[in-house]
Amino acid sequence: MRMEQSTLGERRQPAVFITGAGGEVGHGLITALSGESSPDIVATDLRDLEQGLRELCAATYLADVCDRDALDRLLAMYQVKEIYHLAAVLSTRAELAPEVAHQVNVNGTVNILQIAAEQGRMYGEPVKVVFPSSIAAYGFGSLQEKTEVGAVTEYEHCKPSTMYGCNKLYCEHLGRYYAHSYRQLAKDSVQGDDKNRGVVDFRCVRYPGLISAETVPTGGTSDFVPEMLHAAARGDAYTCFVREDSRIPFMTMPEAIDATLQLAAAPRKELTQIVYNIASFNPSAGEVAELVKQYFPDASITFEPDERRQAIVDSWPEDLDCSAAHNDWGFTPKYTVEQAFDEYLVPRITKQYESKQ
Ligand code: AKB
Repeated sequence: MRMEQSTLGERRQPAVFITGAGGEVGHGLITALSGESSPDIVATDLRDLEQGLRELCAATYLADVCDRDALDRLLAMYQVKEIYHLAAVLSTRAELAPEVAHQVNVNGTVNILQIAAEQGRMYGEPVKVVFPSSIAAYGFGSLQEKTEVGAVTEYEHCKPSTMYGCNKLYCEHLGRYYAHSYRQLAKDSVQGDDKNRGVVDFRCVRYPGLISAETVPTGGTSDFVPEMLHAAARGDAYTCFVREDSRIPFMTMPEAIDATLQLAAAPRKELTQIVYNIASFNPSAGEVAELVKQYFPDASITFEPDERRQAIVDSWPEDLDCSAAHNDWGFTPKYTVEQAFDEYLVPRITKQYESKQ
């Protein structure tokens, strides 16, 4: 492995650092990154990564993003070039333990931003921090308002009603501060043009609901679509916790990974924003159920809304305006929802469950 020289003459191994690497996004990201000529992957999570992912990484560690000392010790061996900070407590789970969610989602992110700032100062170039935010950063006061507004840009209706959404929105602003204004009154603050005075190259995508053929989500409120599809593929009955008319934006996991890497690779001077919406389609839960039954005719799908989880979904937008991502770094959805089922989801999910029988 190549070694890099720090300004202190110390030689460290260049690395791409991934937190929360064992989750759904981490699974897809490690697979995609390992096929590229990027620096070696250093992956952390609270639990061991599955063997197949570990083999794609230069090193894997058990680490808590809230434990700053542990992260410092771990990263002392590396020159971190990029950080994909995926560790998070998602919306449903966060409502069961909001203070724990705040610790992980906010204090963990502060730790990562500070480490990135220190590494950037040590090596004389800002570390790229790629941060997944969420449609949970939005909040509508009523279903009528949500329906009337339709597609939203990044800066409209950002009044989240969940701890997770509050956390993600705050961390977007924190990232902007570290990217543009960090310690702006200090005598030794980084000198740079007004836009890039900061110490971190922070970039953020707002993920919609994500649907993977390889993994099933846990702890999210958008999970009803992947849960419905995976249950049908397993031959299990599924009771959906939202109404049939519930509508929020989604995309497939491969599209989300590709878009994330596309943003990471974009020249910083091309980026006019810190936060970007991405999404591919926005079917209702009932429309998804009809699609599922086209491919799994024996699927048993019923709807029994959980009014509190329903209220969260009703507070999220029904569609996203992704024009900034398209204009700045060329984001374009790959699938319609029908194509996603036909070309990716059903073939891969069927193969996966057939191999387990
Ligand atoms: C969740 O449901 O909490 C996540 C999200 C929409 O960010 N999948």
